[in-house]
Amino acid sequence: MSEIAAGQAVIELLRAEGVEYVFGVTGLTTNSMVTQMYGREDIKFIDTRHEEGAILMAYGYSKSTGKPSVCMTTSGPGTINLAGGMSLALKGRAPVIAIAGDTAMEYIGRDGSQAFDLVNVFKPLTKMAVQANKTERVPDLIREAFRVAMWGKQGPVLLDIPRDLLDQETLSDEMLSPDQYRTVNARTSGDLQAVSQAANLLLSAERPLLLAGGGVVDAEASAEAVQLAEILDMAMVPSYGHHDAIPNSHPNYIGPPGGRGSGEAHEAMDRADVILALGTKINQASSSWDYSVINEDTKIIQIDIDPIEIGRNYPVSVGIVGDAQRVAQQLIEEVLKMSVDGKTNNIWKSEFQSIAKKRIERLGAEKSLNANPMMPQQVYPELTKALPKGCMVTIDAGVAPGLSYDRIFFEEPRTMFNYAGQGALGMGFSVGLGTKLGRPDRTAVSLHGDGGFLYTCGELNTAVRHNIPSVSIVLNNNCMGAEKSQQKALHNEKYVGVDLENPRFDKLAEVFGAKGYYVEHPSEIADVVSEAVKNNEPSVIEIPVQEYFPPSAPTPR
Ligand SMILES: Cc1ncc(C[n+]2csc(CCOP(=O)(O)OP(=O)(O)O)c2C)c(N)n1
Ligand SMILES: [Mg+2]
Repeated sequence: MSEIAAGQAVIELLRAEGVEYVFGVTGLTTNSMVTQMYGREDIKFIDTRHEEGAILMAYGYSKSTGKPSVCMTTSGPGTINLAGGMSLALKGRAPVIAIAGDTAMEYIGRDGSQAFDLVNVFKPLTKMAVQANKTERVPDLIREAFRVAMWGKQGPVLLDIPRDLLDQETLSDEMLSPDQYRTVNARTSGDLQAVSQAANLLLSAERPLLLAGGGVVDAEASAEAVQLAEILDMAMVPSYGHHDAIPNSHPNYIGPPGGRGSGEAHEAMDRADVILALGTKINQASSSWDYSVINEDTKIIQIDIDPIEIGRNYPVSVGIVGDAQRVAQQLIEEVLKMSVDGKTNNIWKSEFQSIAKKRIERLGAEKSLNANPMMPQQVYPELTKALPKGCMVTIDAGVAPGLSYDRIFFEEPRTMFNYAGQGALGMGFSVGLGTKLGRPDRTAVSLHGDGGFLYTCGELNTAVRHNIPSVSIVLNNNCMGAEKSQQKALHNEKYVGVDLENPRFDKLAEVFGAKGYYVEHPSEIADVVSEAVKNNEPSVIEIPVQEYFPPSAPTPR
């Protein structure tokens, strides 16, 4: 490449990675990069109304596509505003690359205007945070940012570029393609001896259970996971928050674990004599990291891409480091080599299917609820009628949206998005927009409480300006329900900071130029959601619901 403006070189380096959107808010320090997207169709700047909206959209984009995403923000506070979303990208293993314009080198280290030590602010929230110190190093550092973000367990990276490295500077670069500087589609195989031990253990099991984690989604291993479950008559449970790892309508599927999940999944996990934990660290919410859900006698085979996770929270009988798809394939081959027909476990199969049936009956009984305002559980059977195939659902924190964990059925990977163990209320709206940008061919729905929706709903403006048609549903119980339930149960109903007064959310949407709907009766929900999906415009549906604080799903012990 001949010498071009350094800011343009940054944009071309992003294009080499296939980046189609850059999310951010402009600033003095990034203008030499941002303006290079002027008039371009192949790469667009999605200017948000707050940097948090930018990184949450980037997160949604990465999680819905499996591709890296990019934010571009200005020095000091502009980039510090990314911190919340960055922590989500770290916990949720999303390859989000933040390019931060910084003050010029000569103002760094002497309390310059808008100057902060961004590298150290972001070190604990990223896989790598680094500052460029020379114009010529910028191309290599951009490649390093993608390499680190995409390698192994994926995660966010911060690249800080002091503005004087780019302003009025030029660069030439050989413009490598990603496969020349990082592994593309790396599939790490498991150790053969460990695979063989695992296959033996699975074949000797009487009550095997597959616990399918986020690694199954990331490695696109759902088909292999299901095949393994079928040839071994394994019960299937997703790890908490990764319900889209396996098809929820499959006859071996039990339900999701966790406090907001199903007691039936816990019962099956307790009964299992061998758990195949595929692509999962066995997150805290799935099992509490004690023996209340997983039986102390249960043998665990754990497969994860990240060696640090093996045996971290439970002793394992076999630990395998590797890609979930690749190791699942190895296991299938090995099992079938040892036993041509796999293993039939008829007694267990009928036991776990009757456990699964109890869940369906329990949820079915909710259909007789009839309250005004409606109970939040009444929303879900109606909502699910209207969700098109392959619909992406982003679930915000909060008790009413959280009821969806046990009540929405996911059939395809990359259709469920949540706060991923990071736990931030308010992530849902912007993440939902990002999923829609990532997969415009699919419907994107986000579920919120009234508390969570107001966090980043200023991005309704971004949705309208950039025509991002997501459907947001606000379950309004006029309170911070999840916390009110705690104050009720544990603090003698001394309610502080939990009762809310809200605007009408449908009207708020209309003020922004989006579509607003207000639904008071369950029988209207499916039609209104279908209409909103069909209209293909940013829309907000407010549903007033009762305060309802469900108990945690029961555990066997
Ligand atoms: C960033 C952040 N702040 C605070 C909390 C604590 N918190 C969790 S849920 C919740 C209330 C949610 O209220 P709402 O969105 O209305 O949903 P509801 O529980 O009422 O259904 C709060 C304050 C959090 N998880 N994250
Ligand atoms: Mg609420």
